[in-house]
Amino acid sequence: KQRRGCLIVFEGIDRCGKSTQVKLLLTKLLENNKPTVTYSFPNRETSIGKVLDAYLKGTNLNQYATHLLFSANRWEMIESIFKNLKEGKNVILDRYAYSGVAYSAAKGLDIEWCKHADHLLPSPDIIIYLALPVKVIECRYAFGEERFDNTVFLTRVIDYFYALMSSDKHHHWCNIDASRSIESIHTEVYDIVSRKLVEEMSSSYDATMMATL
Ligand code: DGP
Repeated sequence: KQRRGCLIVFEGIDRCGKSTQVKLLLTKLLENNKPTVTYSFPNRETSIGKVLDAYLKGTNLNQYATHLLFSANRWEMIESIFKNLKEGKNVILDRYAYSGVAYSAAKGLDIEWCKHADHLLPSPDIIIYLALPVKVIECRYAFGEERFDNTVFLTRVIDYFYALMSSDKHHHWCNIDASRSIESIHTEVYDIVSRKLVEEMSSSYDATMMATL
């Protein structure tokens, strides 16, 4: 029986270093002959993603509709993600449903309502949360260019990420101090992921595994 791939999620606020760590992890897994693909959300290339890109740059959009569009942008990738997992490829996601809930709840939407749209998306095997205080992020390149680059708002997003993490009984969250050097974060991430890959990933995704949120 073909072993399924591992679903690895990176979460954290804007500019915490997720994309850098996703690239480094991808390169290292491929170097070690572990077939792996990555997806980044929002995917701004699809037609839904183009609406989200305009919204993030300032276009007005109803906040409930916005939440559902971010979720739809994940659902539209679902067949492709499942196909890769079933073929035995590891899948790394740069943001997922947890960003969906944390950002919309921070805007004031009801957190339980926010969870519904992503319910039954494939459940991650591991969630790597890159923890960084907002005051560090404020000093990073291009802070302030997009809609959510705002200290008060991002502080609320962090609180919601921690609320999701602490109430989650089903998933393996790794809370990583992202204020260290890129290389030392990568070393820790690779260590955690390679241990996860050694665990048997022989089960297939079934309904009981899909309690994403
Ligand atoms: P990024 O491309 O990772 O920098 O994300 C762009 C912005 O979109 C960032 O401020 C976080 C926000 N964002 C990402 N995913 C979601 C989501 O699912 N829902 C909401 N409301 N915001 C999101």
